[in-house]
Amino acid sequence: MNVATTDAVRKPAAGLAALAALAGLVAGGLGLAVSELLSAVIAPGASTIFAGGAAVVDAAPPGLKDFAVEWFGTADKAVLLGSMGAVLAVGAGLAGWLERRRSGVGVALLVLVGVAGAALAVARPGATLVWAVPSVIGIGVAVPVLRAAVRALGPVGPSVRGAGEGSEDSAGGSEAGPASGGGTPSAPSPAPDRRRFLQITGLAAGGAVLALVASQAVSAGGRAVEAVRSRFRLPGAAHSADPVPAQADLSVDGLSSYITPNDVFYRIDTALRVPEVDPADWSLRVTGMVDEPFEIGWDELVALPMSEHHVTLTCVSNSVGGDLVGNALWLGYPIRDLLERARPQAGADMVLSRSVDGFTAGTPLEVLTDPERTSLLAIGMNGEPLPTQHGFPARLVVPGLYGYVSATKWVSELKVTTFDQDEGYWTPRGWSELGPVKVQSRIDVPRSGASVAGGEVVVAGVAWAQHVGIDGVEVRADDGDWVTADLAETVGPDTWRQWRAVLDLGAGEHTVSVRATNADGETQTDVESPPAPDGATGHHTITFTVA
Ligand SMILES: Nc1nc2c(c(=O)[nH]1)N[C@H]1C(S)=C(S)[C@@H](COP(=O)(O)O)O[C@H]1N2
Ligand SMILES: [Mo]
Repeated sequence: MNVATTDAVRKPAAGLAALAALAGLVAGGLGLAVSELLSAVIAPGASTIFAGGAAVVDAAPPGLKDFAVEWFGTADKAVLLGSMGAVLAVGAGLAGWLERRRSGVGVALLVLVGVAGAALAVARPGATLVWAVPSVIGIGVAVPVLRAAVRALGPVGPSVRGAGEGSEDSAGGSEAGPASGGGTPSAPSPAPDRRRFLQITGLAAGGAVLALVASQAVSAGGRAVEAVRSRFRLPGAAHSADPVPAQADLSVDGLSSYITPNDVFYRIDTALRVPEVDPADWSLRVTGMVDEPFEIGWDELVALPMSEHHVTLTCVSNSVGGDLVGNALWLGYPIRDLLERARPQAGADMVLSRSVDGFTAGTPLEVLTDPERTSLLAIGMNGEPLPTQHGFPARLVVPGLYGYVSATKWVSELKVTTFDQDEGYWTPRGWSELGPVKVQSRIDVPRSGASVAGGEVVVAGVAWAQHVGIDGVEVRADDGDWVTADLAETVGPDTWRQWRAVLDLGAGEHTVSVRATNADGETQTDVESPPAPDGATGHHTITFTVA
């Protein structure tokens, strides 16, 4: 043994190190799968992966988040989970490799991840101590698997690799115990037991797959809520919306429809997993600086006289020409009536709305109590119960403000307070405290880069200045004169407006820009600014070719 050449032993040693890393990967994967399964039973947010991911979302610097939304759009969450999976996989592999080199070190790494997962889960909004269970049990399963699998590989060092290699323990033969066995009484077998290793890792991998499959089956919670949602019949409106004029839709091919269907309505939120809120468990509390705090449950809410209102919702992160904007018919109960019932106290100037997922938005109290503004606690969207990802069972919709300061989904509390005392989720993350929507316009037709037939070219799009209204839209080609576009009709100032213009363009490449003027006579600035901190400005400009 002792005379084995280094070359002859290095190869199997490297192979064994790789197997150890594989053991870490399998053990870690099993732990995560078990935590997924348990969290499917206990609470969806309690899994190691989601608690960790949510913490990353909350802790991410604002710039990174803007970057993520800009580059990955709504896929940002998939990208985050993918990267987390990659980091965890590398970490688990490392744990296996370390565990083989020095017993206890890899285990410690796994335990660290488990404890962190448990702590992050318990720290989630609405969490209880029980939320620690998935991470704790997950690690509790992963650790013995890792130990057993690594032990099956035999000790690192002389007994397998021969003495004199120098890099590892210098003890020979069976005396290698303490270095690789971690002081366990059962001395490790001197040679790798590949069969046993395969049995352990194979069983663990199979177990992980089973746990994942079971977690899908068990996460019936989400399906149950979906079933409740689809059975729910929206109440009729006591105050119906103004009818949409026939002329609100210009029916130009490629132009965004006046009403945005639910399935193409943009979605923005920090929720890695859409909160599953059963209306039976839902309530809204009106708290804070009020004389009459109260709590309202689902049955009481849906029995109240409902109002319908068309509102165009916009995200502050929308870049010029972007698609984080949509128009829907909302059904809900006026927020001002809820606030009136609670009787806000003098000195209050903000309502901090809170979601079951911890998100908060700070909205000026005067906006929500304004008798001229229909701000809703909405339960319906385009004639359907709110889609789960748009806030089922209830959310806020406030005309004229960006979503981040007003449109709380899965809302559970309205706290009457002051801007001095409280702040919404995004304010400490680099976004403005107040978020009135800026006048904006977008060209939908032609598409940038398109090739169109020559002569009269139809240019069309949408423009919005919620709660103020759009009074004019102009376009210009190739830095020529501004040409007034035709405006479609609209329900009112709280929604966007379609527009259309015909330009006479010769063959070649053309650049077309658009600008809107709101009902206060303010024309959109051409000064370009990014979305942060309070909404992008600049003219949407596209280039296309006339054949
Ligand atoms: N609970 C919760 N509500 C939220 C958010 C969030 O992250 N969490 N994001 C807000 C933002 S930034 C916007 S733009 C709107 C988007 O609503 P939508 O996804 O229905 O289009 O929701 C708002 N409500
Ligand atoms: Mo947003």
